[in-house]
Amino acid sequence: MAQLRYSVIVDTLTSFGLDIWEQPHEVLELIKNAGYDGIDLTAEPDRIAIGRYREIAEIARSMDMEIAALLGAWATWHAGEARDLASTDDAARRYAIGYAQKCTDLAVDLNVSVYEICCCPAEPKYPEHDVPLPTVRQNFVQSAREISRYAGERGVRVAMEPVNRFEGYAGFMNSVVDAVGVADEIGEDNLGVMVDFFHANIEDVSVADAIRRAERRLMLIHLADSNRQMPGMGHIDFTGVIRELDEIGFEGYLSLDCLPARPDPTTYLGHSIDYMKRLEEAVALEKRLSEMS
Ligand SMILES: [Mn+2]
Repeated sequence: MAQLRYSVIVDTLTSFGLDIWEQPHEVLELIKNAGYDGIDLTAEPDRIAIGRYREIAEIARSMDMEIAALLGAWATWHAGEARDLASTDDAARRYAIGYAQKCTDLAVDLNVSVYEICCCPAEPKYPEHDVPLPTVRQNFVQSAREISRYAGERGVRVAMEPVNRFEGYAGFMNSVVDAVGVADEIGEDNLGVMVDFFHANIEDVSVADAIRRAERRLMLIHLADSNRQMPGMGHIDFTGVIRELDEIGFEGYLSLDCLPARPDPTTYLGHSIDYMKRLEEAVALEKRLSEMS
């Protein structure tokens, strides 16, 4: 059984007042010492200078860590502005596509293989959005097709992240199953899906089921338990998740994504990866035993 690879979304560490842009060595050493293989950097190509990105990437690589992915900031709460790939306002939709293209360019510059896109309205409305769902879908599909082609020409992969009904468009691409349908409709080889366990726990049959259905389109995972805390602190069946990842031969990263991260950096980083690795060992052992019988 292949070992899984783990990274940390560095922005989650701001819960502890740790800022990678301020203290790169300190933050990267904490992550490295806990046993991670990589980091995920938020993509803000208009706000953070390319030189800073290159500097962080270089330090990470000198410590034998990869940039697992660029984290797209799509929700208004995250980005501080609307980046809506399904907007009925064409200028707003073009603006969001422009952001994605800059993410692609940043990925090329830093030699990062994948970044994610989401479908987030400027202001989420639950239980029903005022834009008809077929229009939302049509607009998003058009945007995602354009983005994936631009990225494909540059050797970058794009992972669509389904977000739950309270943060995304209620009724469109909230589940992984829906995202797989969108990916199939667009049909670009470099366009896949990602599974954020917090969202999938709300919207899919189960997290393991979401992984099974994403299968070869699965590019990346955002790792948290059902309550968005460290793995083991909620009710997701992580043993089942690991069995499923082995079954589909997943080769991407599991990026730690707890909000808010608690209780302290050492416990947050250490417990999460140790818990997962222990379950990985158990699943590998289970497999060996079943092969003996
Ligand atoms: Mn996520």
